[in-house]
Amino acid sequence: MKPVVLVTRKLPDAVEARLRRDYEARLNPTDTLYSAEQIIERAQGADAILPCHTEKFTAEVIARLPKSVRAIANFSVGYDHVDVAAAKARGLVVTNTPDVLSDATAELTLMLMLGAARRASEGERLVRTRQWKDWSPSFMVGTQMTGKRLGILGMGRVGRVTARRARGFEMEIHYNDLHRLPAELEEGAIFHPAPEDLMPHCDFLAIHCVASPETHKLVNAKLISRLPKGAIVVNASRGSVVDDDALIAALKSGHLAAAGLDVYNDEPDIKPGYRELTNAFLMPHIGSATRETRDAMGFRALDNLDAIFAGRQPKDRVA
Ligand code: 8YV
Repeated sequence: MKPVVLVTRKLPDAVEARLRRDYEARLNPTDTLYSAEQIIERAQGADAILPCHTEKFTAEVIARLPKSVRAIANFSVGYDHVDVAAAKARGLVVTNTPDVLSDATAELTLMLMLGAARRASEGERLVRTRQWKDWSPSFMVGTQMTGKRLGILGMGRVGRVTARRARGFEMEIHYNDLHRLPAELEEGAIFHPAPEDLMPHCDFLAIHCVASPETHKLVNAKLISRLPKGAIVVNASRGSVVDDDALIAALKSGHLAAAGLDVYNDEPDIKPGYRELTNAFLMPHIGSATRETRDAMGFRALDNLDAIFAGRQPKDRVA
């Protein structure tokens, strides 16, 4: 008997083909966003669930999952949508998909930096709406990235790839993390022991830390005030790390030149203030959205499930 796996969203074809081959897969061909009630109902008799970050596994939802469910194999590196303590208490195995999305997310981060610095939203809108009438030396002047200082808040897998790509722009890399990294991972980046210490060294700030109670609204008015005037902030991690009101205020006042954002609090119902800012370059949470990476994420989630059902330790166990 093949294990039964509830898959909450429509996954890439190759991933679904492997799911069908190895599991009794309950797929979601219409890609309907399930409510908690629907997940609980559809999980009846399932051995595992393969969700995305769009499904929230709160302590209450976990308590109501059918007893048959042994594992939650996430199709995501972030797992802040799962109450890990509740999962552990209930004996559920939880896995994520690290590494395979670092390149795609770092690429998107560079795009956010360039898009914010070179006013990509404004420029695109001008061309599309036929408002581009003229050229002058002062037209659409932005900030240059080459040779500037990049501060990375959270020097994990994605942060380190971003640093490597940014070195192609001759950027000087500064970072903060809980601990200083060994030299081979630091690759010459300059460590700052606290986020406050990092800020004055950032012409660009790239947020790459995980969402946790410790990082909730870490980038607040006080921290932003320590950035040099004209700095650019980009975020491809989680919206919860940023205090939206503080960021919007700094973008309005001109303390920050621009921001590039891929993630937000309360996606997709983001703070309306962002939409009105011409100096915000806004993307809809597409950090890992490349064909290559989405396949790799699915296969990685399946590798984890295969290990669980073969009685082995899954590579990416987080609970
Ligand atoms: C995914 C992400 O698109 O992996 C993550 O943590 O934020 C994104 O890359 C999403 O989470 C898929 O579930």
